Amino acid sequence: MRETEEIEYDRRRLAGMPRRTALKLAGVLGAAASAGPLWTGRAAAAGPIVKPLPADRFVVHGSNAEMRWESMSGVGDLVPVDRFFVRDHTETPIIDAAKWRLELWGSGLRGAPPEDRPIEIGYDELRRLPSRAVTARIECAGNGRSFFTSQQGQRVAGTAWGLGAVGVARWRGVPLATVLRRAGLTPDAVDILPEGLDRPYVADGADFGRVRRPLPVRKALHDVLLAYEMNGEPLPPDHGHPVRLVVPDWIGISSIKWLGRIEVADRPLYSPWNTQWYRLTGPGYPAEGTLVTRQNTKSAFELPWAAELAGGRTHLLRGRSWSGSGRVRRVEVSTDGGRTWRAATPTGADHGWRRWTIPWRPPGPGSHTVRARATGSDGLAQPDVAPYNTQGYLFGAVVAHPVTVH
Ligand SMILES: Nc1nc2c(c(=O)[nH]1)N[C@H]1C(S)=C(S)[C@@H](COP(=O)(O)O)O[C@H]1N2
Ligand SMILES: [Mo]
Repeated sequence: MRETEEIEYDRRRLAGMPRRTALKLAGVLGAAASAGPLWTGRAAAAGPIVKPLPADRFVVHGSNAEMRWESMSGVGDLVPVDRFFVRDHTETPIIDAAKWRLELWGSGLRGAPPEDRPIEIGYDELRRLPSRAVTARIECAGNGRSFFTSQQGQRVAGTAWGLGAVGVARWRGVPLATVLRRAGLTPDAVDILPEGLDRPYVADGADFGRVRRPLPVRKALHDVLLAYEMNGEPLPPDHGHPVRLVVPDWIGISSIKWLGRIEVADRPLYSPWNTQWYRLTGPGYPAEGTLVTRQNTKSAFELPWAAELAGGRTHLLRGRSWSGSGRVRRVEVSTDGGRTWRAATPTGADHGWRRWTIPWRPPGPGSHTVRARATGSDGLAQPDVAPYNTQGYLFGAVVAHPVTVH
């Protein structure tokens, strides 16, 4: 599915949206959406995130934690769970897999079960279905957001991520297509609405209901996974235990964690996560904004921020580049403020991202910057400036990484 088709689809879906549906969904549905939680037992002292967040591996932002890039230096393609970023709208719930059920309901299923009689599938049943493993990247749409401010002097709303709100893992699970077809998917189904079991998201005094974002059936059938394993282990609590969606190449919010229910509809669906957030808004965008679906192209050095390097010798700099619209074709590095660029050497195939190295002998002690610029298979190189949008999504410009040489 090309990005232009996705945006066109969203335009048609918005055109059909009854006035103030978004508001109604945010209030009424949010409050009514769910029966009692099937999770309890969070230790009172625990923070929003369950796993340890040592300062040499993570930078914590409220209920979110980003990976420190230097913690991936020399590590393979997969990001170990002990450094994989976490984005929680509220907090990580502890869910008992033995009691877990996925409910499917809605007008896009044969027999159209009403909401109070959903089709259910349990954890053991899901694990008995033919599984598939994929190496896929999950990245927050706001990854790199802080550079709108620090590099471009622009004010944006949202978590001030550096470049560490991204990770690649090996996910195992059941293709969502398998479960949708078993549930009786009809040819008229157009959208699904996967919903998390974490507690409803309340912000600025408004209850937006459970975290949920519509996904076109076309994408759902293409390559989406109901994942129960991450890097060969059962999905950890912070990453969606027992079951999450993995939606390759699309923005992180698509990959709903702690999946509890999926509405399947023969008409377009809405939630604040596709009407209010995850749209590009601001000067140059239509009043209703442009939907964000795919990730863009980015690069990062496996170096501390800021890095400190010894002068008088050659260092082998390592980094990674990735793209939401295909593979990374080429990576260039500049160590002189962007005046000249040298080709970096790829160190493997593109498994979620392209790893690369480049030697650098700093010219002398003092402050320097290093820059990496990737070109995707679409032929587009990362630009010098990222187009501004008020919520700071998709920062894809070249990042100037500070290095102090001693
Ligand atoms: N139920 C639920 N799913 C969710 C979220 C959430 O808060 N609740 N956060 C989303 C966002 S914004 C991102 S970027 C990814 C992050 O996945 P991770 O925490 O496993 O890295 O999960 C998505 N799925
Ligand atoms: Mo996100």
